[in-house]
Amino acid sequence: MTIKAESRLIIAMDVTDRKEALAIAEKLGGAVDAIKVNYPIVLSCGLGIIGELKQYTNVIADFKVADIPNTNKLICEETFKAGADAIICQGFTGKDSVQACVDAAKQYGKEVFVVTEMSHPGALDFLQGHALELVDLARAAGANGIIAPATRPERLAMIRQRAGDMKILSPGVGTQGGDAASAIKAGADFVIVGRSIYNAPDPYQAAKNFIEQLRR
Ligand code: 3DU
Repeated sequence: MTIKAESRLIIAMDVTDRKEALAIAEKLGGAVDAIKVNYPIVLSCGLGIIGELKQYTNVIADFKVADIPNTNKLICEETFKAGADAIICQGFTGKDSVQACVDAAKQYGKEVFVVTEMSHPGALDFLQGHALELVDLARAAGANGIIAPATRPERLAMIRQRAGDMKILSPGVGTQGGDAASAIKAGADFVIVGRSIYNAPDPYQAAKNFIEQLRR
């Protein structure tokens, strides 16, 4: 199953309390296209949290898989068996490692997104200089899409040009300084928002505000 762009909003569920995560998912799951889990929630709640969140919407496992092909394959298989609809891997490990993720995803009917340029300042140290090559690598490996920064809309636009019809998921909106509408205008299909939703006094209202911005 592929994750469709409807609200265009993906929640980064980086809370570490299971009850809090499930309460947010119950309230917001119907309004967002996916919930993204990362190590903080899986390390605190266990891999089973993926299946629990899946009752409410699609789940993307942001494990930034970055190992040799065989290990990548094993990580992807366990993640898909746990119910994730998609997994995020790093591209800097090279084509064979990304290919292992794509092959595993195809076997399970799931999706793979490859990190290109990250959204934080440290991405300028190494990743930015190779971002377009990482886009090419993702495409050559048959990945479904890529991750590109909402914090640098001009870079996002450049990456969109290179990415063709691959989906772009864009983190860095809100707390990191990126703007949701600008990211979509620059070519993102989805924006990923964490702290600006789950740390808001009213997460439901905060998510609604993002969805409203994205609709315009
Ligand atoms: O900054 P936020 O709280 O909105 O969270 C962003 C999420 O997206 C978080 O899980 C982080 O690990 C992930 N992410 C980035 O922020 C930037 C990237 O380039 C890739 C993933």
